[in-house]
Amino acid sequence: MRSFILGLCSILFASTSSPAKASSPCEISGGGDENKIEKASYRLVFQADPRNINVGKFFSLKVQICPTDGSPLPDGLKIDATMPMHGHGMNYRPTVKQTAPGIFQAKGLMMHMAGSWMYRFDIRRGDRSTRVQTKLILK
Ligand SMILES: [Cu+2]
Repeated sequence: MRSFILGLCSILFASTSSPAKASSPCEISGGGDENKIEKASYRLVFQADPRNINVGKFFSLKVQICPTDGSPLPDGLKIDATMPMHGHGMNYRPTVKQTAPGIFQAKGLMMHMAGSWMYRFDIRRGDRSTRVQTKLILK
């Protein structure tokens, strides 16, 4: 009986002593000017690299997605950007890779015009997709 209680204590201790790995705050580390969007059951945080996007220059995007209702992490992510007022998208298709659970890295994005752009994130979990969009003014 005594060893059972000791065992239980060590399990409790182990589970509370490593909170950094277990819980994800959904913040991109080293960030500062990340963008945050909340929609449906997701919080999406993204950051461009380089931070300042230049017209006609390739950039990448790091995206972290956290479910806000305790549901499982997404399986996949698609990223696109369009200029809704001009009726066109980007001239290059970005590639998206999952680098860790809930974290995605998109490469090869380029906005070839200054003006009003719209990021489009399609978050996939199983056979369901949730679209999250946000505006970006490129000067
Ligand atoms: Cu345009």
